[in-house]
Amino acid sequence: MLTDEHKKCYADNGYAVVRGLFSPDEVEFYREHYMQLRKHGKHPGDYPELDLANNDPLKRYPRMIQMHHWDETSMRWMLHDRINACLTGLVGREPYAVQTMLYFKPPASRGQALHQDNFYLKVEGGTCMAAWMALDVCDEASGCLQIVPGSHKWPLLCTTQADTKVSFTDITVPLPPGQVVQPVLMDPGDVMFFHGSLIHGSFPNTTTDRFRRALIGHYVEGTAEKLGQWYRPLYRMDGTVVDIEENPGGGPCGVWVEADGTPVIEMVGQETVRRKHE
Ligand SMILES: O=C(O)CCC(=O)C(=O)O
Repeated sequence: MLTDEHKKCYADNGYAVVRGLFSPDEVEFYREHYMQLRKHGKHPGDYPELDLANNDPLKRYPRMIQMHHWDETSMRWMLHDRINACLTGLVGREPYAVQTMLYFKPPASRGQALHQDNFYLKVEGGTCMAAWMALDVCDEASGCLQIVPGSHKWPLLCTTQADTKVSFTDITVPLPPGQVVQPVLMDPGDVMFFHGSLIHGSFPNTTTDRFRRALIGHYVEGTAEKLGQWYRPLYRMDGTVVDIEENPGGGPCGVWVEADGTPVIEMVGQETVRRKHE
C-alpha cells in the first residue's frame, strides 16, 4: 500500500498520492451516501449556506464539514485502517483525527484559493495532515488540487485577500514570481496525503457536466502539543477522545522579501485567527 517512494515524496515534497486506496465499489458507496445526505437538506456547518434557488452552484451544493459528528459512515472513514496505515507510515507515529469535509464542486463552481491548512488548525509540536480522497476524476478541467511541491518546508505565510470570483474562500498566500503551481491528477479512490504547511488549493470547475467530489479528513500529528480552539473533540484512531492544549494563535507569520535578488521569507507579520474556510 505505502511504498518507500511515497515516503520519499512526502518527505521531499510534502505530499504523497496513494493510487486506488479505495475500490470503485467503495467510492460508489461514498458518492451515493453523500449525495443522499446533501439531498436531505441543511447540515451544521454547510458552507456557503444551502439555497436551492440560487444561481451559484456552490449554494446548491455547499461543502459539508464535520460530518463525523452526526454521521457514522464519515466517522468510520476518518478512522479507517487504510488511512491510518498510510498516515502512520508517512510520519512514523499514529495521528489523531479531527475533521471531515465533503466538497461537491459541481460543474461551473469556484475553487479554493491557495492556502496552508495549519493556518487554520494551528497545531504546534508537529503539524496537521490531510487525507484527500477523489470521488470523481480530478483533472484540470474539473478543478483538481493544485499544489506547490516543497512548500511544506516553508513557515506559515501571512494571508492576503483572495479573488472571490474564482475562490469560495477569501484568503490566500502570496507566491514569489515564477513559482510553479502543479496540478495533481487523480482518479476515484486515489488518496493524496499532505502536510499542514503544503500550499494547496484548486481552480474553478470549468466543465458543464462533471462534479469533482472529494472526501477529506484532517489529522494532527501524534507529537502535537497544541491545537486551535475550534477543533474538538480530537480522536485517537481507535475512536477514543483525547485532550490537548488550546492554541489561541496570533503568532508570527512570514512575508516574502528580496535578499540579493532572491525571494526569501521573513517572519515579520502577525497571524490572524480564522476558523477553517469560513
Ligand atoms: O478540494 C479542494 O478544492 C480544496 C481542498 C482544500 O484546500 C482543503 O481541504 O484544505
